[in-house]
Amino acid sequence: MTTERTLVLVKPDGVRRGLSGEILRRIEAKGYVLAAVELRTATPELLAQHYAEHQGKPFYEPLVEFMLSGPILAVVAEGQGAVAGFRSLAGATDPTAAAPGTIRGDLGRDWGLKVQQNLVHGSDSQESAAREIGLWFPGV
Ligand code: RTP
Ligand code: MG
Repeated sequence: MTTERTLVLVKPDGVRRGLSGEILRRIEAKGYVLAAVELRTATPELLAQHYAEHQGKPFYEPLVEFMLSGPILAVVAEGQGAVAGFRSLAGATDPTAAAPGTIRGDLGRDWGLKVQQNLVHGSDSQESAAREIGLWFPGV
């Protein structure tokens, strides 16, 4: 495996619930290096690019609205196999189905149908990571 960079976002529910530190702790405990960390407020334009693959899906509009509902902690994490590794730390998309030991499994809540409130985002491939890091951290 090679050293990779991945984009992690602590979504507005994670920041609001005071879980940013706990999530950063888990990333560092796994051995990944924090290459960039910044509290950001998203814009509709940034989210349209970030979630381009989901445009037109039924959950797209509520997802964007949720992602605009408060600050986001944007993180570039670096390490061996960091892309798949962070996805594994995060757990399944639906927090009610995510395994114990994962961020979503341990800290996620059942918010009814609001699957989008699942605390974190992690890039799903090295290509996505490069694209997303370019969007959130131009120049890093
Ligand atoms: P992420 O991109 O946030 O790391 O999560 P993921 O790969 O596990 O999930 P993805 O399929 O890429 O979906 C992106 C985000 O959209 C919200 N979502 N809501 N049925 C729904 O209501 C639904 N499905 C997806 C979640 O916030 C998901 O993380
Ligand atoms: Mg995804």
